[in-house]
This record gives sequence, structure tokens and C-alpha cells, in this order.
Amino acid sequence: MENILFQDYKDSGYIYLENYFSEEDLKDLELILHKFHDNWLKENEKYYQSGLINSHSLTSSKFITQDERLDIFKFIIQDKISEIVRSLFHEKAIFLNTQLFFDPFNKNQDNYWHRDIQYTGMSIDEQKEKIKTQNVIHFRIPLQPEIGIELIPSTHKNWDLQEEEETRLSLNGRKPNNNLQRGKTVSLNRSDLLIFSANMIHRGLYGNNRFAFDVIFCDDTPEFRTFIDFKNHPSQDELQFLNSELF
Ligand SMILES: O=C(O)CCC(=O)C(=O)O
Repeated sequence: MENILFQDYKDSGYIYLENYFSEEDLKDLELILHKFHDNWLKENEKYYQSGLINSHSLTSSKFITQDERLDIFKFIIQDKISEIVRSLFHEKAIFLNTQLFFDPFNKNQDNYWHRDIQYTGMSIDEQKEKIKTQNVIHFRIPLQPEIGIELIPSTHKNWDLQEEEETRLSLNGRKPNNNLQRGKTVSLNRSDLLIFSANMIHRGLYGNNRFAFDVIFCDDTPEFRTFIDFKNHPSQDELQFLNSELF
């Protein structure tokens, strides 16, 4: 199973595992996520109303208790996740952060094609090189059925076609939400798992009151470590309860 997954990911940049989590796996997590989200919405109403579609850094949030934070860490390191992480990264991987994705306040808000790396300030030439060696991988855990993620297979290692680059970067009259020929939609249901490279061209499809938890891992390199906010990682005390090489 692990080698097949690795080959799939290597070729296409994503893996879709249908019905991967049980209700038992999700039920405690879901309560914590809703508690976080309800509080987050209250404090960030202004930003939500002006367009935010995600929150992040749940494990350093004041909205959850120490026990809830530990439960999130336990969810992240469970075998169902960490065995896949181990098989996808050539070298050691490290936990980067968490995000929650939801629908925009304005139901007509446009989605946008992007590669996460385009927001790092690197030149296009640097980005083209870095996607060949650097890995950032999202594990998306939908709690609600959602229209899903649209992605362009294999672009985790291959650069855009001209139309794709122009769309992502709003060039030559194209807009980031324009449809792309090679786009492939992966619809998601509660209990599915979608793993995809943040380097690849992708966009979230809004609707159905989506509510998805993303856990993100990256290469454990000095370069990435400078980006990691270690407040989101377990403390030495917490590590006693978490037997994992992912922190
Ligand atoms: O779901 C979304 O809205 C976008 C997801 C995304 O871009 C990401 O996870 O990097």
C-alpha cells in the first residue's frame, strides 16, 4: 500500500482516499474544531466579512484547552496519517501547521488558482527550481461533504502551461478564477482524506458550507524550520505523551 501511494503521489501530486476515517476517528476532533471556529468567527468577524476563507494555527490558539490541543496532536500523529507522511517524504518530514477552510461570507466571492509557493516572494525562476526539491504537503480532512479541490495533476513537479500561469498571475486579461482545461475536481465527503502538494496548481471550490481541517507537513530542513512557528508544536512536557518523529 505504501509504495503504491508513493508512486501515485510522485506521478500526480495528490492522493484521494475515500472513506478513510471512521466516525470514531472524527467525532472528538470535530467538537474541538467547531469550538475553535465559533470563537474565531466572533473575534475575526470583520476579516471574515471582508473575504477570509481560512483560519490557521489551531494548536497555539487561546480558544482551545491544553487537553484539546493534546487531542489535536494525537490526531495528527495517528498511524493513519503518520505512516503516509513517512512514505511520501524522501527524507524526514516535520509538522508545519494546521488550517481550517470554510466558505466565504460573500457567496459570490471568486476562488483562485494558485501554487502556495507563489506567495513566498521567490522569483519565478527560483519557484521553478524549488518545486523540484521542496515538499509541502496538505492532508485535507473534510468534516462536511464539499465540492472539493480542483487541481492540475503533475504540476507539483512540472511548471504551468502559458494559460495556467497567466490565470494564476492575472496576466493578459485572465483572472485567477477562470476555468482551466486541465483542471480536475476531487469532490470530498466526510471521512475522506485528500493529500496534495501545496506546490501544485490548485483552487478550493466554495459551497455546501464546507468545513475542512488541513494538516500540513514539510521537509525537515533548516530552510523550512525558519518558517515554522514552534508555538504550534508540542512543548517538552506534551512530547512525553506523543511518541512521534513529526515534531
Ligand atoms: O480550499 C481552499 O479554499 C484552498 C485550499 C488551498 O489553497 C490550500 O490548502 O493551499
